[in-house]
Amino acid sequence: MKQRLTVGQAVVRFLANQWTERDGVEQRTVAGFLGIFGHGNVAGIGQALLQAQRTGAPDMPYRLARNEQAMVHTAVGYARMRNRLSTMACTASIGPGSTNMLTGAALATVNRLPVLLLPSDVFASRAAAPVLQELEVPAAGDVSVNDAFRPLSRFFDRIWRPEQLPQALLSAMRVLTDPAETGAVTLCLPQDVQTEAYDYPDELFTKRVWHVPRQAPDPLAVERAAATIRGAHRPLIVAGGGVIYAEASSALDRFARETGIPVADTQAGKGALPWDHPNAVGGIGATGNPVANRLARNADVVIGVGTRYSDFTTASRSAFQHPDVRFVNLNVTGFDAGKLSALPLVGDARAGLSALLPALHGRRFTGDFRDDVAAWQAAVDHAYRGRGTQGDLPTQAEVIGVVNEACGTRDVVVQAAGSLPGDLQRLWRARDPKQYHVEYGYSCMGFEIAGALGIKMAEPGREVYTLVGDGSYLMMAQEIATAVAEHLKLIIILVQNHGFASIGGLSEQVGSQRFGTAYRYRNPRSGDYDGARLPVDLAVNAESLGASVIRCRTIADLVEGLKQAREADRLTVLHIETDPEPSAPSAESWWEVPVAEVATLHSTRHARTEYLAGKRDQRHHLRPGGL
Ligand SMILES: Cc1ncc(C[n+]2csc(CCOP(=O)(O)OP(=O)(O)O)c2C)c(N)n1
Ligand SMILES: [Mg+2]
Repeated sequence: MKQRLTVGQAVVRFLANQWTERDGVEQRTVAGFLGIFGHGNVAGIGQALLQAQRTGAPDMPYRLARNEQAMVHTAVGYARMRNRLSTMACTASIGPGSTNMLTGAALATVNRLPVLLLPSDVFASRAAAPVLQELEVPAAGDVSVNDAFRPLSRFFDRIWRPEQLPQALLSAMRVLTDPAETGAVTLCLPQDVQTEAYDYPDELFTKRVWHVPRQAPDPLAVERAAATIRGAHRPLIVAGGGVIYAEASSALDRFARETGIPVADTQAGKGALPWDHPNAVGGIGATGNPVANRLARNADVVIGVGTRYSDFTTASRSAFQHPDVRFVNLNVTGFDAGKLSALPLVGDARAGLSALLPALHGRRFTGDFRDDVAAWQAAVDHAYRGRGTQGDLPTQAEVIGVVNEACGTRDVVVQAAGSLPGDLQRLWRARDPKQYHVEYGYSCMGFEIAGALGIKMAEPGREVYTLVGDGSYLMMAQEIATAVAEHLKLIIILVQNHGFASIGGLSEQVGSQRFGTAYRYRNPRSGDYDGARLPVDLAVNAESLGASVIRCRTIADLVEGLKQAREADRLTVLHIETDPEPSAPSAESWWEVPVAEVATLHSTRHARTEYLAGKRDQRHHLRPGGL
């Protein structure tokens, strides 16, 4: 039997029948659509979604976003919250609607998170070419702006003819549901093809379940890894996002308790173990804490579990200083497992840890780090209390402390860019594997509100707190309107410090004197932005988008405001002005940012000397990972 459907209708019907299953639990692979219509998709995917909604079949909810980049962030937030087992499809019109999704595509792929992107494309028929928003490459007739998605996508295809659709859809699903390959999956749909009909075989629309296996690593590799770990004196575990996506927290807890090995976490891995777990030593790397970084410096075997080893994690490859340090990496992706010349264990984090533990034959390590961790936690307590001086602006660390204390165990904190991710990695006390949602693979300003929306869609029962800097807010606040329209409650803490505290500090560090990082009037005399404060009121802005706004002047106001926000049933923005000066204790670490090799400015020349001193600690890690 066949069904005569348009390409748009076939896409919607097919997606409604895709399921992902792991550990016997099934969920929809694509839970719904986010979209913005234009002439490229209104008659294709748009018509198909309307028809689905009117007839109740297939069941495919649609939500209207306010910006295409933001809607990909929403899909990413959703997918991460669902441990990559479920995501959203994003439909955009041709040209700018589609290219607005490029940043989201990169973010998804960098973070290894599944999103299905359906950019509309130029007419396949070409009868009316060039159509509105067509690129026109004189030497290549088949190129469109959507080709820019190719390097950002883990699977890319363009459906020039309706009969190409079935195979492309199956390939798209395979990549979306494969934890080792997943990321942005892009199917470009030319605007005429979306509306063209074809007799699709019935089997295309039968329920299909994509099984996500818990791949166990190669037994011989497990034996070798175990031998390496047994021979270690000061091993350290680095827990990344893969631990959380694999729901391997219990396996890691057992592994750590039984071996005594300390566990440091990355931005994506925070919460893998609760902050007060006896083996937890907190954040590692450039934005980590001094205790974890000291353990890293002296470790002779580093066991990376589900980590990409970004430069923030490895302190730009200066974190591990033991002359004989070797790495054992357990990762579902071979590419990541092989990093830093590691002995690779390619497999699922839970399956891998469970296989590795018995192979250690009861080996226990007795390194004492508990006193250091306790001293560090006392420093966190101190930072949470701020300076306590009357009249001063609250510090960012105080704000984090108050939000942390307000947050219930199952609630979620969201962030992405600026000075907050570093402070959060150092100071946040995560109590649940899904509590800490900092997007730090792409560190994309603007993720905070849009991503939080997806998190709330994925887990409506959890309170979602999103911390957003004024810079990020100004880039992408419009999804407040989407949240209001969808009756989705978020608690947004708008941290106003009048510019880029993060990049201002970094600028100073590289000798660039905070150039161009403050939101102030341009001063005609100096030519710089060191004039008066701007009359910009982001609280009023948030109110105008439909949020309920609470202005907090003091930390006590914020405590009270958070209470009100929790009790409220609508989206609330808490606006607080903070001191832009750093308020968290130092990470005692390094991050490589280059400094001009020649300069007339003394500040740059001085910074160059410091930079070269930092670079002396950088290592290649070429030593083979095995014994
Ligand atoms: C989309 C995007 N553009 C630029 C950057 C570079 N960048 C990182 S942090 C930052 C400033 C963030 O300002 P704000 O949100 O106010 O946070 P603050 O630094 O004040 O904590 C910039 C420009 C980025 N990460 N993302
Ligand atoms: Mg700021």
